[in-house]
Order: sequence, then structure tokens, then C-alpha cells
Amino acid sequence: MDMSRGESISTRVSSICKNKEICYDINDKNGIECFQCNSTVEHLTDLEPRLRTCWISDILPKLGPKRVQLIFSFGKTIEVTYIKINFCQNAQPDSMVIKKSVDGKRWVPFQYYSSDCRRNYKVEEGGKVTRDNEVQALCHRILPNEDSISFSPLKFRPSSQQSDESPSLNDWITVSNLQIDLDNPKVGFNHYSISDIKIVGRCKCNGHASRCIQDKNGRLRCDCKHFTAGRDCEKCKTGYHDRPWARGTRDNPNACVACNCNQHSNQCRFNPKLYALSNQESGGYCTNCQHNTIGNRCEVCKEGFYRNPRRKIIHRDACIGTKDKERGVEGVNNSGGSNGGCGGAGGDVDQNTTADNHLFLVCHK
Ligand SMILES: [Ca+2]
Repeated sequence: MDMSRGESISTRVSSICKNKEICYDINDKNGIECFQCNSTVEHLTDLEPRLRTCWISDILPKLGPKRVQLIFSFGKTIEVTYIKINFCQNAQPDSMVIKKSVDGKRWVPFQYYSSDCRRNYKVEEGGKVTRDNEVQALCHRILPNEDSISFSPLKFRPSSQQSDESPSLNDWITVSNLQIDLDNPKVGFNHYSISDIKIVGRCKCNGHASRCIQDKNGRLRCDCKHFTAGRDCEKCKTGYHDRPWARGTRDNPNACVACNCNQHSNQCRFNPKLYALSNQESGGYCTNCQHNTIGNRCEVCKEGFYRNPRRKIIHRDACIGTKDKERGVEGVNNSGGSNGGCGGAGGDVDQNTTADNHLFLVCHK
């Protein structure tokens, strides 16, 4: 997906040239070259079927810092696979950094470009990534006549062929915001100019969706499958907490599993202790049990109610009150126990079903 053309992307720039004449002195030309500029932020990412449109920075100060920032916010996490920047009017920078963030507050370098990496960024040009340190930003030389740069965040990373299985590389390409710092102009130039920025990525959905959709506010969210929920499918949906959430992989979708609440609730929570006790089979405990039931699986009648022997546990009349009893339904009093209804502490219970599907409880101590 070409994220830079998406409707939900927001682009901000710290400097822009509007209705102004820019004059600059190029060493190899006679005299000064001037042009009138009136650019917009949209010129950075618009489609250019015929006419090239360029974003142009304001005139840079003669003294002091010359940094201009471009910030792209996607509104949700994406996995970036490719970035291409086309410069305009030969006004490419001499030094620039691409930075990334997953919260819009903390930024880390993604890639450096400079005519002199060591002097400007204290990073060795080229550099090497090892398997032990795959997520460090590299610096590549930018040449004065280079009219575009391309950056693939997984390139040169040893685990890139198995990036699905590498949590650190997954984190490395995960961003919600990108920032491009143009730090120094080329010799003779007093502005920067870019005709197009292409950002290619896929929605980060933790292996539980193949596409993103827009919510009613126009924001991107994953089209979650495997009973997951959240904008990144980062959690199990309500009622599907019987196993812990896990990322979907090529070999295992790791779908969330519904809790068994005997049809008395559609809400549950995950409990690691229950999960361990069940030998990692089932860790959900039901909440908000209805129809006068309680228990991890809404399988017990709450105090003052009796187990109706004529109904299965999943029936809404499985637990009946005294009035129902007086009307002639003989119940089993299990108000004292939370272990399946055996009238007192310490009892175990077997649940059996008769040939005509009536459930009965067998208590033994
Ligand atoms: Ca353009």
C-alpha cells in the first residue's frame, strides 16, 4: 500500500516558501539564479501525471541551524518496506536523517544520508549490520548530483528473509510517524526542494488481518480476523479470552478462543493461573454470568437458586429460585458450593447427562 497517498495520512512541514522570490548563487554558473516560489505541503505527495510539483522550503538562515523537518503521521502503526524521495531543482540536501516513531513523541534514527557521515552524524559511512545488532541506523553517502534516494529498512539486515519470525526486525519496520530532517543544503543553495515522497508499507495487524479499512472518522484500522480486536488486532475480542493472545504467523494463525460460559455470558477474562492449572488448555473465566449462575464457566447456581434437574446447564432455566421450586420443579440445592454444586466444601462433582438429555450432578467426597 502506498501510504504516502493515503487519505488518513497527515503531513506537516516546518518551513515552506510562499509567494517569494528565491535567489541563489551556483558556483558553476554566471551570476545568480532566481525563481518565484509558491509551494504547498500537498506537493510532497501528490500524484504527478503530467506536471511535476515541488515543495520548496523557505529561504534558510545564513547563520545558525538550517534544519527543516517534514513529518508524516499515519494515525496507526504500519510496517514500512520502502521509502523513495525525489528531489527537485537540484536542491537536494547535503545531509539528512529519516527518523521513526511509534508514539509521535520518542524518535529514533532510521537512516542517515550525508556527504560526510562521520563529520555530520558521527556514524561510519556504509557500516555493517550483524545478526546481534540488526536494528541500527546506517549512513549512506549522498552525492551532489543525486536526484533521488531509496531506502528499504530491511535491506542489509541478515534476518530480513525471515522478518516474520524476527520480533526485533518487526519492531524495526514498525512506525506510526516518520520524520525527515533536512540538515544542511548543498553548497551554493539556500533552500531545499522535493518533488515527491513515496512511502510504501502495510498495515501492522500482528498477523491477524490482510488489510486495513477506514473507521467512521476516516482513521485506519485493521480488518481483524481470528477473533481478534483493536486497531492493530492486538487483543482478543470480547468473549474470546480462553487462551492468551499471540501474534499470527505463517505456520500458526494463533486465533483467539471463545470462553465456555455455558451460554450464560458472552464476557470473560484471561487468568494465567487457571491456564497453568489446565495444562495450558483453558484460561478463561466468565464474568457477568446471567440466569442466576456463577462460577468460572457460569456452571454453578448462585446462592438461593437451585439446579433444575430437568434442564441442561446451558439452558436459561438451569438454575431456578424457590418460587419455581414451589411451583413443582424439584431442584438440587447447590447454593453452598462453588465447585460445581455439591452442597458443601470439599466435594467433587461429576456432570452426567441421561439418555433424554437431562443433566444431573453426582456428588462424592
Ligand atoms: Ca509533487
